[in-house]
Amino acid sequence: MSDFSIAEAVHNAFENHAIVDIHTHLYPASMGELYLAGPDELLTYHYLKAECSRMLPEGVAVDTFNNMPTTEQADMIWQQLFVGNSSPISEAQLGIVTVMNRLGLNPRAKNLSEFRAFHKSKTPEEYTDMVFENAGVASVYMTNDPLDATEGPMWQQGIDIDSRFKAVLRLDSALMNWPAPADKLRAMGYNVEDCLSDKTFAELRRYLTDWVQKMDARYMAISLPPDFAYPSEDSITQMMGNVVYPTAHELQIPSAMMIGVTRQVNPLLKDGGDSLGKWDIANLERIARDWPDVNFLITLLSRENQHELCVTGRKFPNVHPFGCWWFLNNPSIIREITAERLELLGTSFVPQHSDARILDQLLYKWTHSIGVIAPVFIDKYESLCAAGWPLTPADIQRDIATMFGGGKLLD
Ligand code: HDL
Ligand code: ZN
Repeated sequence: MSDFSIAEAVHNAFENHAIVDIHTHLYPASMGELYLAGPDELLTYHYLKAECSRMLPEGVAVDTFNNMPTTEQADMIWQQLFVGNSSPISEAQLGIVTVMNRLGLNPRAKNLSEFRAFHKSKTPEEYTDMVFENAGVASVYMTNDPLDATEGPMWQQGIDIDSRFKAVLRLDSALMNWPAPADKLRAMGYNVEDCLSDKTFAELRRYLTDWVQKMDARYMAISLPPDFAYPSEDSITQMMGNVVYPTAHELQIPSAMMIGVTRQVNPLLKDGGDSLGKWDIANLERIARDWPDVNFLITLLSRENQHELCVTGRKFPNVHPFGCWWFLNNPSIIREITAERLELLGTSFVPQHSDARILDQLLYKWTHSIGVIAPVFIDKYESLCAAGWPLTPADIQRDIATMFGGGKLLD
């Protein structure tokens, strides 16, 4: 047994450590319309839009609701999912309640006027400082896309980025559904061809290299469908093998693959219309084997892939599982995934990322995650002591700081 309270030491370790959040869709206030915060953005998060699409008022069609102006949509979501006649018990609904409580607001308010007034009372910079401080977050990794019509010009013109926001080069728009991206890339000066030629691959490697350097991107990321196969003649596989992995190797930065998303199974729900599928993890074995000097940050969307991802991590030291992504970011599943990862991988993984899109979400996504992750760590440390290891609070502080500080690959 330990001569100190393990539970207290674990809670202190989280209290004393400011989190590095390695995957989000957050942007600093300097990025203008990309910076999203406050009640209207929070309530119209696509998770809540999907849930409200199931509980619409009589006579309101799903596509009518999903095409509403943001403020009107936020008011309807507030009425249907919060004021209405059922408890806000889903994870996304609970999240809003947590945010409002942490901001000192009344979650049983009849409308959003108090929250809107509170949000308006602070500048974006003040709101950012308050949320980071209250959430215990040190820094967040963004999702950056040079081909995005709004974001691309910001980088071209030069922009000041708050040092708490780290860049990540996101590749979906440049590499998926080839040759759809070709015109945009040519307009940026990359002489790609519509066919998958060596010239196209070389120009795309130049695009990746240029933009990793321009953004000081810490890794490259792409989301891939459950039928992504390697090797294969599919264009996306050709892109990964001839462009992404060689560039990751040359620049010595991780290649993050987020696999299992089936985009737009219901387009009526717009950004809430995506779903998931199980991936054949034998593809990862072949990728990791072919590219032993590339570090792969991997997060998979299907619960059924999680145990085998841990086993694949045991086989390949360059496979780095991270986070409980999207439909897995729910307490019951976070608990299960974290336990099996500790049992199979020890501390060599990154337990969680928030995937936050709206700044205020940091206030609940981390509170809820740590609320289920901490007891898993407590249980494992108690087993360690029971096995006879003379554990100290400093050991626990070190482990938490490493695993929630970006892991071995990121800082
Ligand atoms: O592709 C991704 O990075 C996903 O996280 C999507 O953005 C998804 O819509 C999401 O927000 N999941 O939480
Ligand atoms: Zn994401």
